[in-house]
Amino acid sequence: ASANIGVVGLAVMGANLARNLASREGNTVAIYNRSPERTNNLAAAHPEAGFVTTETMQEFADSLQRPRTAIIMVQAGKATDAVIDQLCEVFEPGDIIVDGGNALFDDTIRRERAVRERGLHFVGAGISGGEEGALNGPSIMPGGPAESYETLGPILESIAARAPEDGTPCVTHVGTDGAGHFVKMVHNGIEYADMQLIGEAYDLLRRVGGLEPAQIADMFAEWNRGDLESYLIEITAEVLRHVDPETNAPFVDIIVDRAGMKGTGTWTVQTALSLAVPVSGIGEAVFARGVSGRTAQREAVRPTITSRPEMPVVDESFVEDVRLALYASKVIAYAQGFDLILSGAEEYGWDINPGAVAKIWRAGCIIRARFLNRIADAYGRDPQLQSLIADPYFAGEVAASDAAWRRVVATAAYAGVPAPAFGASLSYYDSLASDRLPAALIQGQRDFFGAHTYGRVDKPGAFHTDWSGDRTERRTDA
Ligand code: NBP
Repeated sequence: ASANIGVVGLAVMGANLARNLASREGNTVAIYNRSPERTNNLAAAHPEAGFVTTETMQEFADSLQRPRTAIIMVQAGKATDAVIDQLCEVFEPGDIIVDGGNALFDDTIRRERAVRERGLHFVGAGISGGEEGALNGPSIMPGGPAESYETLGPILESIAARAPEDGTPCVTHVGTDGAGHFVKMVHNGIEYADMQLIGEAYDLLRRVGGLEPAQIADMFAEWNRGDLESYLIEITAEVLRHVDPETNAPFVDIIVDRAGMKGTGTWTVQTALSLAVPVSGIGEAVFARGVSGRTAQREAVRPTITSRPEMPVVDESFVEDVRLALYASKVIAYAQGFDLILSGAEEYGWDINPGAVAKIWRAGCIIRARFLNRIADAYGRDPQLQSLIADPYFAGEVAASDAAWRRVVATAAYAGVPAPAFGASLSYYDSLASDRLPAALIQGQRDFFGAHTYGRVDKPGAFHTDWSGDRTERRTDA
């Protein structure tokens, strides 16, 4: 046995991850793929990697030092289950199976239990950063037993991206069983929100602010030097600056305005709904992609609108207002995402350190951003923080954006330019900030039609009013 790590599944992600592993000092990488052509092609294309090629699962297992460690990078779903079964046949107690695919955390919880019962370790690891991340350094979110991290940790640290601020590898043991894939799912949900908010900012600058895509690209490039500095802002400037070579039109005008999705945003919202965690910014981002795809409805409704609202007149200060609205809404998206992570941790019994999660997102992944340092600092100051916006720094940042944020949401409404994520984020903020919510009235309605009872502000207990009779009140829990 000559390899210290193996990779199963050598499509684009697996091949790049295997090359990344092989390029690090001290690693010898065994590779296996269901169809052997991929294995042989990869080894032939990269002789410098010194891959140990294998054609059967038994050969693969025999080529690995103990405890054997294998990373699976196959299509999420049935293929993953099939490969886990095959590995369990040839691996021995103490060996470690890592699933680096985009698995749903429920599946990871199930698989971890099944593999553990066979005496092996199973680690579901979220890997972010796409093909390029896999090759040059992804952000890695491993779950699974803490014990397996002793073997796996140094290997993953060797290939992970490194935070620009302090060079620490973007990987940490997130928590047990499905914790890693849960955090990866929320990462993707936040990514949806981030992208939608940037999209709304662009739309407002263009349709209300009257700016051209190239001018907006300049704005984004400038914003990328401040609080908003992030990969997504950076690539937004690139996309907006690009001119279609065929038509000479701004590239953004050539793209069909229908956003695709592969499901992780939907998983995030479904999970949040089942845990009753309000992730309204992420939810609006997923719904906005849905609206964009309702082509027939859009075509049916558009001609029925006979009066378009008058476009409000804005001055140069509008650009800064939009920047502040984007920043405040982005803080809310992260506040909601971290709320979901911590609620998931409570529900599933994971000991997740939110500051450590913020730190491993600083490089290698799509939502990498300067302000993740601020999030790590906030949880460092108070690990029990109830909400990111309860932290003094973020509370101050949001308060400083408050007036601009309201002007932008109001302007969008006047102009008839949709800004669902901006609006939902502001409403969420106002809900948390309100002394009293109309939930009191809802409890009254619920008691009226369903005798669901209500609490009183002036004394403990549950109460019901006899709505159909003399409206006397009685305590129902004593
Ligand atoms: P794909 O998701 O396209 O899967 C192709 C691989 O799965 C091939 O190696 C294929 O083997 C193997 N496979 C299939 Br399909 N069915 C199999 C089975 N029953 N038994 C064994 N192997 C089977 O590859 P990918 O795009 O490289 O992604 C790999 C994983 O990484 C996925 O879970 C994906 O969600 C995740 N991921 C992807 C990205 C990204 O940017 N693409 C980012 C982050 C995570 P074959 O060659 O024999 O057909």
